[in-house]
Amino acid sequence: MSHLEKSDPDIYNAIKNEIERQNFKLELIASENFVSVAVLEAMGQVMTNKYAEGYPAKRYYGGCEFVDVAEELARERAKTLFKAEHANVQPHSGSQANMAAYFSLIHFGDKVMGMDLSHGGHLTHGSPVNFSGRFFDMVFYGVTKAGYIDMTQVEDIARREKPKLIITGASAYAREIDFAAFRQIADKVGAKLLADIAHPAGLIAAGLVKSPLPFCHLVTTTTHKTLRGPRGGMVLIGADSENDMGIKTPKGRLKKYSELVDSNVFPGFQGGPLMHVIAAKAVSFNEALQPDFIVYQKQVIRNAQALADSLMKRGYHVVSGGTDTHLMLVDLRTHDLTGKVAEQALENAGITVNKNMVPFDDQSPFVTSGIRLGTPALTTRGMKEGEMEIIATLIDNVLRNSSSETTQKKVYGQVKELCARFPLYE
Ligand code: DSN
Repeated sequence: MSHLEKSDPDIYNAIKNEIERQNFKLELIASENFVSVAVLEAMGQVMTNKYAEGYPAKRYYGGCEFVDVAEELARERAKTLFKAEHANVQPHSGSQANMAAYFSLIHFGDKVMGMDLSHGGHLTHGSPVNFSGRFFDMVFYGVTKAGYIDMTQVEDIARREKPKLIITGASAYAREIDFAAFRQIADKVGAKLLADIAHPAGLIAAGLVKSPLPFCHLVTTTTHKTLRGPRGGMVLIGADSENDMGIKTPKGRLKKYSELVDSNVFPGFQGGPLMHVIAAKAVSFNEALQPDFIVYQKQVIRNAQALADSLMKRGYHVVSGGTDTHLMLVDLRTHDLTGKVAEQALENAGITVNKNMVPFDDQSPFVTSGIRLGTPALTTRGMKEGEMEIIATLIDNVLRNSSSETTQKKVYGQVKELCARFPLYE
């Protein structure tokens, strides 16, 4: 970064400090990961200079022959990875992928059913502070006391409310989702079904968690969580959905789902695509197509299960009693702690997590009663079950002494030693 160091020392130093932070803290935020240097290189390259509104071979600007190569490769690799019939790789984020997807299936003001945010859902699945909650008439389902999605409730609410769209997918749910059961319910009430797989996308690509593509009209995802690509979004369409008759436009023409999605992403909601990010998406999808990606994802799940087991052995309440995926939700009410206090105490000790609402929470979203932990980032560093056991001990030590600065300092020392054994960006 020699040019940056000279031209903008403030930003140079902020980036250097961020590299140091990522290297010497334990990253347990379930939605984060560490991309490869190849992905970083593609993102930091000259494709950022190019305007390319439109799609490959159908652009509104000249000079797109090389960015077309990048986008075509990203689309084809995404299709292979997820066994999809169509992929739109232009959404700048998961939120924009969802926005484009919703408006491909329903209209402003329609009734939509999503998972309650406090039960593990996502802001863009209908929260009143998000476009989704403001543009649509939302109803919500949640989990049972045991922490599993309550399919009886899903069916009851769907029959009663007759939503036009059902959203499945979550940001703090540790169990596999039964997409086939959701589709049966959607068909019974005449609703479209959308899965947001932002969290488990990498596990699905590796074939370790069932794919929603055969069951959903549209599937959205981010590319930077378990999938380990650059920050961004994507919309995927399975063969059954794409070969279906499509949807009638207000002018009465039947449009295929791919046409609807593509025109909603651009020009519907976005302008020029981020071609440097799309190039980096292509690089990460190619990485995900290699056999060692499956080995990585298997370890992500093993590590999450080892961490959940170690915490439960130490008396912590892990919602639903474990995990099938890369994340877990720890309900701290048994330890008389809030998520807010726990997040800060752990951060002081070099362990980065996020506070999170737990099902049937009595605290506000700013305080919460839980923390969410995930293993994708630590697994990328090469950590395994043995390290998860050590990390559970460190977390337990900090949470049992949450106001002790001495404990936090001591644990931070141990965290740095552990991180040094698993170097990241050198
Ligand atoms: N904010 C992301 C997460 O942490 O799950 C989802 O968008």
